[in-house]
This record gives sequence, structure tokens and C-alpha cells, in this order.
Amino acid sequence: MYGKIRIGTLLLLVASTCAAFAAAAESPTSEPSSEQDARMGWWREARFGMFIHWGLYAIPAGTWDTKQIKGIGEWIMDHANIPVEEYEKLASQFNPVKFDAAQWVRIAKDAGMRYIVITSKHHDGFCLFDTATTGYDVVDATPYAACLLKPLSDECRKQGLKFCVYYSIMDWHHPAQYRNNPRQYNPTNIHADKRQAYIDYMKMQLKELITGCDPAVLWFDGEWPAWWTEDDGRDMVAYLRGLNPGIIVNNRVGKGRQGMEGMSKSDRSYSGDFGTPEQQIPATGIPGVDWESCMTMNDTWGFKSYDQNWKSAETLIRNIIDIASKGGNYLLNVGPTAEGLIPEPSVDRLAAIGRWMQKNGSSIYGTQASPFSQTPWGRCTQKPLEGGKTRLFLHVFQWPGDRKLVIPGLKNKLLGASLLDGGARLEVARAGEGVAITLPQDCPDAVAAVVVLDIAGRPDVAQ
Ligand code: FHN
Repeated sequence: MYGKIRIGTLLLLVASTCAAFAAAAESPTSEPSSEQDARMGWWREARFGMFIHWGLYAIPAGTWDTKQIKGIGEWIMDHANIPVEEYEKLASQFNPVKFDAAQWVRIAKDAGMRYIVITSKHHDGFCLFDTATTGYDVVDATPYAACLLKPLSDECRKQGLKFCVYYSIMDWHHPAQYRNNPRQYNPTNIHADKRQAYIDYMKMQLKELITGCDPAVLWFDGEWPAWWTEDDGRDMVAYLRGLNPGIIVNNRVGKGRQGMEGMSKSDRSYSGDFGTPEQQIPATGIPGVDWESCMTMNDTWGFKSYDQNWKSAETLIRNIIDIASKGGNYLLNVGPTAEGLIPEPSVDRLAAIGRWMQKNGSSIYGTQASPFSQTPWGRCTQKPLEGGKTRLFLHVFQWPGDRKLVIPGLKNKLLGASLLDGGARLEVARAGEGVAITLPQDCPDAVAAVVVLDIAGRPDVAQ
């Protein structure tokens, strides 16, 4: 699969790669926070994105040699211990003729998502984009014979979403990396004499992605093998910033995932712009740090034909709210089929989320974490208003039987309360150490009804 590299292109890539790398000597952690704030502006506003895990693994879809394989679908090469030369043959079957970039972006946009992160190369090493570095890509190795990322990038730009790419450092196909254990691909080891060549290979591919598809975020993964270090991550960030100073990079470019709880804006001891809790919502968020919870809608990232363990739309909507109330972003995954379709159960849930976001999105986008440590009735987000005021968004999961919504410890002057959806004014008054809002008899939204409370100044709460 490596015989098809076009030498001229490769030499050009190597030359420009070295130039880009030399241009960015500054370590990312020494940058002023104002620069990071400027870079992160759209991302903090966005709060909600689509994760897409798509690749050759969608063909077996969780079944190999008539056996249903345990675990997540994109790991079938490892879990079924498939030899590389066997797995490679899947490429000749990959022909997603039903792939429709405009439809995928429309589904994400209608769900209220503001960005899309798609796997450009997962651990199996197969590239969903045209690359001069290997023939193991969708253009050279499949009957589809066309790039999948560029149309999606163009559609995102057309429909106003940010296009972002996932990229795995661990690569089960590249000859520089090899299995520690013959029964498992994960984690890989690396041949010492090929390590730099593989890092150069990654940098060439990333340069192709940046120049070809202009991703707003580089979402690294597969960073855990011991041969990849935090210094490698720091070097990679400097290289990427040399290509695009505004590109956002997650903490898995280095070893930040291990230290995520310790990753704070002050020490910035790990490279990357945001923390990446996975399949979880940190109980109190990660104060002072940008972070994004990535989660599946069922139990797998890559498509599995028989995984029907779907989370309800209510759970997914309340996850968005819970995460935003802790100051984070929600990256919700879909795993398209080998034909190029997003599974119907995912589409249905995204449409339900979109109906809620259509009415209540202003309580999520551009908001900051709750000023309260406890809100037993639901969650709170907040947004500064002009004139030094603050808007509190109270997401009510349990509608109080006595119609009194009690907000403990809030000391600010009260400016008014209303229902977000429809704007009906509500009575609000001080109640002991806090505030009580009188709600209508009937709850307007069983999943999460949003009450708006405007206050003077920044929240002053007795803890
Ligand atoms: O091994 C991958 C996995 O397949 C999936 O891509 C998730 C998504 O964040 N990341 C790794 C596991 O942490």
C-alpha cells in the first residue's frame, strides 16, 4: 500500500513541512491567554458539536467471520485480531454511494450543532482523504475513489458550521508501528529507526488536511502509546500553529488526558486547548479550563449493525444542559453505515434535540457555568448582559408541585423573570436567603423547561 506515493508531491510536502515547522518555534504554553481566548471564541460560543466515526470498520459493522465482536465497532481489527493484510481488503469493498455531505451537515445544523469533527484517520490507519503519503486511502484503494472530507468541509462552510478533523497518532497499519502483543494491536510500539519517519508522515498528512480542508480543530486521539510523549505533543502544536495560527488542538495531542483534572488555565502544564473527558460528564466540570465531553448515542463510536442500546432524546438533551451548566461543550457521536447513511435512530434523536434547541438554544450557546453549587430542580447556565446585568437560565427538570422555584443564596437585585419559550412574565420575590419564582401550573416542557431570571451585576451567591 506504500508503493503509490507520488515522489514529487512527497518532496514538496517535506520541504514545506520543514519550513512550516521552523516558522513556529514558540511553545504553545508560553502564549498570552488573550491569544488563546481569541482562538477559542467561536468554540466557547458553540457548546454543541457532532462527532463522526466513519471508516472501513463500518463494513463488518461489528461482525467478523460470523461472530459478533465485543466492544466498540471501530476497534474490530483489534478485537477480532484481524491480520493487516486481511483488514486491508475491506478497502476494496468501501463504496459509500449514499453519502450526501449536504444531508449530513443539514442533520447536524437542524440539531443545533455548530461544528462537526470527523475521523480523517482512525487507529486502523485508513485515510478518508486523498493523501500523497500512502495508497491506503479512499481515493487510491476503494471503488468510491473520491475524497470524503473535502465535500463535507465545503458543505460545512456553505451551511455555516465549523469543519474539524479527528486524527489518530496510533496507527495499526503503518510499518513504523508494531504490536507489543501478537494478539492485540493496542497499544503499538514503534521501531526506533522509523520513529521520525512516522512523525514526518503524520505532519505531511496533517499539512494535507489543513491546506485541503481547512479544519478549525485538530482532534487528536491514540496518544497513549508510551513512544509518544508530551514533548512530541508540544512540538506538534507548534508545527500546526506554523501552518494555521488559529487552529484549535485538543489535549490528546500530548498526554493531557492523563492529567486533565490537573490541566488548568494558569499552569497550562499540558499542550492543547481543551480537555476531553470521554463518555462522562465531570461532576463539577473542570473549572478554569475549556473542556468537551465526547459521547456515543448508543454504545459504539463506529457503526455496529446490532447495537440498539440508544440513549433517549431526553437523556441527550439533559446532557447538553448538564455539560453547559458546568462550562463544557458536548460532542455527540454518530457512526454512519458503510453506504454513507447516518443510522435512523441517530437521525430521530438529533431531530428531537433540534426541536428543543430551536426554542431554547439561547440558554446553551455562549453561556457560562452555573454560579450555584446545587440546583436540585435542574441546572443553571448564565450569560452576561449589557449594563453589567446577568441573565440566568434555569433549566427545570422537576416541575415543583407547589409552583415555587427556589434559588438558594442569590443576593443580587432582581430585575425580572419569564419563561424563555414564549416570554410569559413570572412573579419573582425574595424568599429567606434566596429567591422564589412562581411558575405556571402546567410544565411547558417535560424534558427541560427554561425560566429566565435577570439580575443586576454578576451573580453574588452565598455558598
Ligand atoms: O480508541 C478511541 C475510540 O475508538 C474512540 O475514537 C474514542 C473517541 O474519543 N477515542 C479513543 C478511546 O479513548
